[in-house]
Amino acid sequence: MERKHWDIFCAVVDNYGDIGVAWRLARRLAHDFGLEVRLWVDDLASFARIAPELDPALPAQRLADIDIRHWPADGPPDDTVPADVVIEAFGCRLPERFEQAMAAKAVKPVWINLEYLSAEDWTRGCHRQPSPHPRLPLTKHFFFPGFGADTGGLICEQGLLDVRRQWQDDALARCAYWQLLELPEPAANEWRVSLFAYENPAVTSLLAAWALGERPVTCLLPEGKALPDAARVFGHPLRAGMLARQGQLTVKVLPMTDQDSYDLLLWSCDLNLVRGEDSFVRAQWAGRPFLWHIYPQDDDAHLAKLDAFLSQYGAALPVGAAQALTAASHAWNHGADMAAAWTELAAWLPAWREHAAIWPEKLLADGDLGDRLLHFVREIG
Ligand code: TRH
Repeated sequence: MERKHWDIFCAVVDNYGDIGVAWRLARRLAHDFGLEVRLWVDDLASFARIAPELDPALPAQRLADIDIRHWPADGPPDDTVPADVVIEAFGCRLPERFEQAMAAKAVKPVWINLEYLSAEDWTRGCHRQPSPHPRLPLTKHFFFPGFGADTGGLICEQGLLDVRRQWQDDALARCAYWQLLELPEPAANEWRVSLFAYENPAVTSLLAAWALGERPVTCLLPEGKALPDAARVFGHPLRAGMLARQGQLTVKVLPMTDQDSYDLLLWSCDLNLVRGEDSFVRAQWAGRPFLWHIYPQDDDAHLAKLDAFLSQYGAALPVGAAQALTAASHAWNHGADMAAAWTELAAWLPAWREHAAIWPEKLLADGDLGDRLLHFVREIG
């Protein structure tokens, strides 16, 4: 059976990662596979921060060929017919009435819980596992994004890496891009970096180290949680549009843009500091070195996740580079002083950059998350 209609449900827990991933997935499924996608989101105001054309006041609208619906607290309207495939993003609970409507369909929807991304081994054992509904004739399946052939993979649009490479080879386009941001072309020995992080005292120490360093560093800083820590280096508050200078360091504060423009920023920088889940994946598609500020969890559960990723990512790096990357990532995520860790790591930049350029091809050798999801849906129903 051709399952052409898909529902995606997204509850925004905080920040932009939940909706960021759901929006990427919706666009991947609609644009590259020609599916009819209906995306249910409980918080349209957060969604509008990464998709500025969206009108948060509308209960239903069409954007980029996707049917976007506000998901109200009392659930979708009673006459809503569930699609052929229903995805709940990150374990958000579907409304009871909607589950009943799914169970009432002659051909039951394929029901998938798209989980958070983790490189930890246990996720491989849980990927694709069924979970029968306690009362209704429905089975939910767990789908775990990940980094190996035996995981759900990572979302990547058709041809994205080619478009990214063309951009990185196109000096004129980049020149126009810097002009748009009101910045000069980078100097020969300059590092251009982007910085998207949570509150983190390590931001202050890294920027301070760059200010005192030997090379000029220009840091593009999207407005948000890292601003107060960055501002400490300058002794005055920062806001979008501002340019601040200290020693070798220039910081340009950017307004938040849509996801495609954020991709351009990542593609244009020599180093990207990213966070959460979606920007972390997009930094990998940028093919450039990056440091990850992982989303902090209770009981430090995120630290095992961080190390699981670092051990996979670092396996093909020279041992010294992998050790320096691990040390810097630990310092970054513990809010520790970054000066020494950065100096160690910077010495490995050429090897790191080479590795970052080939890493995406490895990840996509068995298809992206969209390919694997479609394959799975066809397989089970
Ligand atoms: O915003 P995040 O920290 O999101 C999350 C959430 O906190 C979530 O609850 C948590 O579970 C998850 O992380 C792990 O980071 P993330 O995932 O990188 O999402 C940010 C999104 O914002 C991403 O889709 C990129 C987008 N973005 C823009 O579109 N424009 C911008 O200017 C910037 C800076 C980001």
